[in-house]
Amino acid sequence: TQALAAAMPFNATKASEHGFDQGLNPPPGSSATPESNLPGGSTLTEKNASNKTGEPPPPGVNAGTRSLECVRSDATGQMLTTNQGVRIADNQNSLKLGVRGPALLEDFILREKITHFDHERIPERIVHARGSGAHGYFESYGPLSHLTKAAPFKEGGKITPVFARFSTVAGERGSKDTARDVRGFAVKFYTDEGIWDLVGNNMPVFFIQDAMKFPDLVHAVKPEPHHAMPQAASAHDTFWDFVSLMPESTHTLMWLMSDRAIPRSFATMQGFGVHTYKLVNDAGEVSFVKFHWEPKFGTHSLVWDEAVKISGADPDYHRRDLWERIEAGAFPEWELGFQVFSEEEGAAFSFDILDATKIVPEELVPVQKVGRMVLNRNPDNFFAETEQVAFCVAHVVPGIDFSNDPLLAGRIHSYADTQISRLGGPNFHEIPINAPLAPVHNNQRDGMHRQSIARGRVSYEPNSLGGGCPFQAGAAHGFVTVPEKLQAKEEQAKVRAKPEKFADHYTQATLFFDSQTPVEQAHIAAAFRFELSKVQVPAIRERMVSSLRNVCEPLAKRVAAGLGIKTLPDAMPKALEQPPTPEVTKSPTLSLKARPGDGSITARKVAILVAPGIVGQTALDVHAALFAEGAVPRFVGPHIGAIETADGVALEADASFENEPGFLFDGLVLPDGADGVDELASLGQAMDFVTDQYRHAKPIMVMGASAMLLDQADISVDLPNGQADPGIVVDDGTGTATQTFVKALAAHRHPERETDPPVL
Ligand code: HDD
Repeated sequence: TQALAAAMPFNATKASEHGFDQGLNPPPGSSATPESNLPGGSTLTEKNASNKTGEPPPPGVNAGTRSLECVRSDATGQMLTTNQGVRIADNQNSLKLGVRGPALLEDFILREKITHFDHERIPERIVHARGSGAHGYFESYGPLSHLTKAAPFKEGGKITPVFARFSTVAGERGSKDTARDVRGFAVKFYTDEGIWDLVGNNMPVFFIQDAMKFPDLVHAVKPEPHHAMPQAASAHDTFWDFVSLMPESTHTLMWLMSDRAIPRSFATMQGFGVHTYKLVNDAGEVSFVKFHWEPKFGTHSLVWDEAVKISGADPDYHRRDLWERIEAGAFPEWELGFQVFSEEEGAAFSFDILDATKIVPEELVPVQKVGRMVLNRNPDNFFAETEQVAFCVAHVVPGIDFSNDPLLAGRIHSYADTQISRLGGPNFHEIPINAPLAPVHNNQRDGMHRQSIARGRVSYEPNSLGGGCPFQAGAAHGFVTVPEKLQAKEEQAKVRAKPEKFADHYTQATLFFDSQTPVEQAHIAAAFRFELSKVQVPAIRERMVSSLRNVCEPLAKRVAAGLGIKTLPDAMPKALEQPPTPEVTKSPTLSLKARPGDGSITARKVAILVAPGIVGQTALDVHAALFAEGAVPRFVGPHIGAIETADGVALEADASFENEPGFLFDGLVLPDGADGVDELASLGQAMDFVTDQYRHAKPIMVMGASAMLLDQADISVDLPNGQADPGIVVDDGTGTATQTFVKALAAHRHPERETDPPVL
């Protein structure tokens, strides 16, 4: 840089204007220099994690939070001040003329406090308003230079800080977590070469093909405008009116009606970039890519009855789960996968790769794992970090580029635009959570809430007064849009139209349905039945059934029967009568069964029921064994606090039947001890606990005297077909029961027993 400085014709008395001379910088210690602005790049150490968790952080993570360091404030041991730093003597009383007299306009302390309070809310996100985020890092498995020059993939073991935010789409900021909805899956990579935002969902397809329809879709699904109902729900007339008139949404509707729409937790969801993107390597060679996030702990879902109950007992269910996993050190983790194909391969597929309503089946193009993301630090302040984080599809770095997907094109515009009203102006990139680690130098100036102090008189380019700085990086360093061959002349006309294969609205909807297990199919049918039964206009219900006839006749019949439609309406006319023959007609990887995860029970919540008179020691032993496996066992009793046990062992209930009901847990252990079990049997809440666990197909372990609780709840240890229910583990005293129960927990759910919803 010294040599560069010498060569530059800038004003010699102002060398520091360009940062080459440290002369005008404040002496060390006289003002805090944000560490992130120091030259020399990052050393990737994390300082604050230990303050929060008491644990030393793993080495090499979370450099992204360093730039937040200079704006973190901590009031420990500090006096109260105004925003101007003036110490406040009395924070209880406004200034009055005498103790009973009128308040005075002069009270600048009161006025500052109330004025700030009056403005402390910002508009919520137009969609995805309800969400939760966390910091972490992405680690690349190996150099991917043959595919992309993008900074995070430059070498094996390379760490890039990230901030991820998960969300529902339709509900408002304070709405419940367990709504049936798509989940947002947005990841901000603070790469060495600028911010890359991968703004995806937990479903790989979208409702519409063109951004032109996005406002219509959102208006249809949001609460109806006249009475502002229903909140965080698609089960109403305007949504189904719109989608039944938009057959391109059918494939995504199948996903939305599937178990994917009611995830067990953010940590157990897949994520998808949805669109086809481009990867570009140093030689300028281009490949097409679909991005996939695969959760380490498997893809798991709730059942509908459970989701409905949870939304009442704990509307923050997913937010709490993410927070607690991270605080406990059971860090959520995903592998990033690429499906890579060439332009020629893409052109030959039976579907159009620019159509966001289509997947590329994994059987056609396998997913290669390229790295992992670990979320290991909760935000310090929800508003400053999670609420103010601004994701933008247009944020890409050299090595990643856009395809011509028309939905993507609209998104490239929408995200930066929406932040201008949500975050109050064009400088939202300076809010610490949004600021890149890479240096920012350009001639953009001023605007609301500008933070940076640009030195010098030059804010234009070309210039000579500033030595030509900042200067263009050129193709070797800067972002270069991939040059694209012009289409054949007849295709070059300006048109408002779609390519032909976009018109195949049903083939992949059928592929998805046919690839599900019978239980998953039953859930889809039940979800359609429920949602459409909430629709008041019969014609809309019928239109939807007529569309489903194009997906799968038995499904249409099942839904129709559930809605009391005796005669099936005619199938909806298809836009494309003879779609190309699909490459695959079954894709087993689309079923949750194919996504069990690592087989561990990390972070699974298990209730061990307790009541006065149970055997304490065996309950403690199970607790210890489950804890050792990484689960979160909790003693749940008629009240919190000390529970008197039959063997005199000291035991404290962590939760009560009313503050943490059964459906909040992944598994249930019923204790030994006749008196305690009698007590449990006499309590309606305890019996509801048992019934819900069984009904929701969760594992149950039964010790000694508790067998009578199953009898009382009319629960059989056998399945209807006579085989033993693998989800019910009876402790036979041989010492193997806990391990069998751990396996049953790892399977997450035992749908073999499920009769809810009844099969029609
Ligand atoms: Fe979007 C937010 C994902 C289509 C316009 N979108 C938003 C978020 C996610 C997605 C995860 C929340 C980000 C966060 O946590 O802050 N959106 C998607 C996906 C889509 C999609 C996967 C289809 C493939 N979106 C889409 C279209 C448009 C938008 C077609 C407009 C043309 N989306 C927005 C937005 C939001 C947004 C209005 C609201 C808040 C925000 O951007 O920051 O600009």
